[in-house]
Amino acid sequence: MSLPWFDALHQRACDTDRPFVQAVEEVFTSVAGIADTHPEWKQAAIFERLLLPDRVIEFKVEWIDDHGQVQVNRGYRIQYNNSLGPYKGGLRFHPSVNAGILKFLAFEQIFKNALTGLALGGAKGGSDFDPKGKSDAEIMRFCQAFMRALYPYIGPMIDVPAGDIGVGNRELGYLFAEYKRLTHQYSGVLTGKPLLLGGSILRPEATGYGVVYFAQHLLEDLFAETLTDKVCCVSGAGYVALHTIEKLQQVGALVISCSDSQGTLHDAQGIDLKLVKQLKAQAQPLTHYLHEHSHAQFISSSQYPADGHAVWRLACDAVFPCATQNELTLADAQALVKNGVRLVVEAANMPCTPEAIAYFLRQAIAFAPAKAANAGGVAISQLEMAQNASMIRWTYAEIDQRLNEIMRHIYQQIKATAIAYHQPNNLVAGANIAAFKRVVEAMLLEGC
Ligand code: NDP
Ligand code: 2IT
Repeated sequence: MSLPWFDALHQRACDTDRPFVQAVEEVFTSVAGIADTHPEWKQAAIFERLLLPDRVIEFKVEWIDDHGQVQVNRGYRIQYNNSLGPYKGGLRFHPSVNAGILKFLAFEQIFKNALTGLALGGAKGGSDFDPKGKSDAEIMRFCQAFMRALYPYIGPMIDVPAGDIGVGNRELGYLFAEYKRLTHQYSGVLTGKPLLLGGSILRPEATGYGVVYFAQHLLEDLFAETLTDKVCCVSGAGYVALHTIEKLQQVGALVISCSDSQGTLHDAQGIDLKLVKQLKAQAQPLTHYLHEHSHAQFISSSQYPADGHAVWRLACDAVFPCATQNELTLADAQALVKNGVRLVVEAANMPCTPEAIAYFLRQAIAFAPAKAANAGGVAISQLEMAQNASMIRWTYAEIDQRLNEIMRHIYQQIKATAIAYHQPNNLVAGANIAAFKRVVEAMLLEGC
């Protein structure tokens, strides 16, 4: 791309900024072709302004482990853009977290949130804290210390964090309670909270269920087909993966895989979800699955092909990457296409490399980009904010129906945009253009 700031972005980028550059490049490449028809974007320096977050908050988290030893971690909150609503986005606790990873996630979140049609800005935060192997008391003390550093910067109408990798119901309960102690406010300052602390029905399931609803709308529209009897591969074994599998099984698909950082579980007869949930809840390894299902296979990550992941080398109709960024490479994409895949639905954030996406699009594989397909989680977060603000609780049926409608709306919106901009089969372009235009329209209304 020949826009002047683009080279500068590449030159400035250090290694930790690579995922951020990748995310920016995808969005800006999609809209570069229409920039000439919008001279007001240049006048308002839209691209340059979107290259920088509104603010990056970095803080120290000091906490005491079970041996009385003081531990120190880095904490962050990146408030990227609040033109469409309060800053909104999850918190990730994982040793790989740094400002570059969170900047990419916050940037993606702006556009994902825009696609929901709800009043949500974009943010992300987290810490390099590793929850693995920590006791419940250690997790609690870490969450309390994290919130002590973060609380001055957030609020129900300012910035509303939620979960992401390593942050679920339990962590959000501890974070919420500490915010309440510090501020004396019982408010909707976080979403994904436990139900009894003001959480919404269906929030834990929302991302995974939304992913499947999105896939259903796409399949029905493009091929007049359903997911029933489709053979599906899923990666990951966390919140998003397990609820994606759950909904896929409910609609009659055959899910033959899941995975974690240790390896891939392959069960050609269909993943026993109850057992996987049980193993994960008890922090048992996925290899224990074979104790009950000896016909299944576990491929350790040390045996993965050098250019990709074992989970993407299985023959299937559809894949749902649900673990982490860049987990599906070009070689994986080539293997999937060779094995007959027809549908790729991104459930994690930015799980496919740019080369893999380009290959899928060239091969005319139906490809659902993350910022559209996984927006169900943040959409139900917004419904949690609305329920907290009004002190009213909606039923399972009401929320499930809204989730399905939001996913249908997102699909129709990005499909219509792809067609309007003469790339009818490119939902990546459709999502990026539709989201970008909405965010920029709000920025222009705000002036500078
Ligand atoms: P969880 O922490 O619940 O699960 C993450 C899963 O991915 C685990 O199985 C984990 O394995 C695996 N994983 C994480 N990092 C790696 C890695 N570097 N290599 C291999 N496997 C890895 O997180 P979520 O399910 O919440 O999030 C999964 C993805 O979905 C992320 O990309 C997240 O940003 C995205 N997402 C999450 C939403 C939410 O509301 N939670 C909403 C929208 C998107 P192990 O346990 O062994 O580390
Ligand atoms: O990536 C995401 O959309 C999330 N982690 C959820 C964000 C939210 O605020 O619910």
